Amino acid sequence: MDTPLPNDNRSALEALYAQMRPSSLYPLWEVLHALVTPAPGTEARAWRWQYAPAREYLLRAGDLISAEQAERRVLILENPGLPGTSAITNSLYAGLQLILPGEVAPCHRHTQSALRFVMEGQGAHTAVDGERAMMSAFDLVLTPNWQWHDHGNHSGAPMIWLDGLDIPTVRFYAASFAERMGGEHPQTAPAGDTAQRYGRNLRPFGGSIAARRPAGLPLFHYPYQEWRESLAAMARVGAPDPRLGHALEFINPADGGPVMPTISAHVRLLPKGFSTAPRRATDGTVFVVVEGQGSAMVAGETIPLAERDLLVVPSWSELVLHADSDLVLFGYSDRAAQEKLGLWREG
Ligand code: GTQ
Repeated sequence: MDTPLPNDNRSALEALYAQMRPSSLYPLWEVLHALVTPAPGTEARAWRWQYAPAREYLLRAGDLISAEQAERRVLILENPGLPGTSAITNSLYAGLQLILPGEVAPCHRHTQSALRFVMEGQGAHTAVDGERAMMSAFDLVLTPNWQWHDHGNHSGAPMIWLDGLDIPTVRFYAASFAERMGGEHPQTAPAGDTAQRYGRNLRPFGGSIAARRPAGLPLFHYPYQEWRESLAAMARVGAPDPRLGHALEFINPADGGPVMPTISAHVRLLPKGFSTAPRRATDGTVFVVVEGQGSAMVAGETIPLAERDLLVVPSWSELVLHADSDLVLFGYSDRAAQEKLGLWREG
């Protein structure tokens, strides 16, 4: 932008600033260009976490503290450019949560919206308002704003999943509320009930006693088997989108919009040998490598990608993805929120 005009009154201005400071008054003209930037700028950095070492630390924590004691036994994936914030992008949080066989993470609810994307394990559950979603690797499970949730593992193996929450967004609005029930929510429906009633282009007849889920956001389990099959079918038929590959968004069937008010989630498949055309968007995005190998070039830096790696791409950073073998990614971002606010752009 323009360089500031020369000003002969510099020392008088500085004296004025010093006098105003105790009154909490400051000159806009000294900071305007940093406040209203011509393009997005963020301290957040592109970063990749390899799964194996993170998993190792998490299992060690599992030897030292129980899920009950910890309330949530989670290692936070903090963006190295946003130290002390527990944020992975400016608006979003990510963590890896471990539930060992026989453990329960006690029931609570909060105004933060959360998604869980299963990294490993089979047969542990998240209960949402008292209905269990039995989880398998790469399932997506939602625990929307203010819905009760507890987690338990009655299987014989550890389960680890990625927690994606809008903690920094809710903090920004100073709108955090939380309540603790403890233990497990009393069962309100058998596992799979919501999928039958709300997940098949059906819903309980309006006003009937069968309408048990919140009307605006009924669905909370998106099994891997289903989304992977849709991606595969899509890849058999058409050409991949040049900038995205074969990409599908998870939707809220109640309104056809993103899965939650603040968070969008999607999956994509890049066929072996495919490179995406460069793309950038204002929604910083967290990716999980579900399958395959390849690389991400983020703002010119090349980052190798292997199965179960986690990657964050900051807002407005140019991203090029390359698939060495068929590459399947899960991603979540704050696009849902930005679109509502009229802010979202891609280029
Ligand atoms: O499971 O409710 O990783 O409240 C961070 C905060 C998980 C949860 C996190 C949470 C949760």
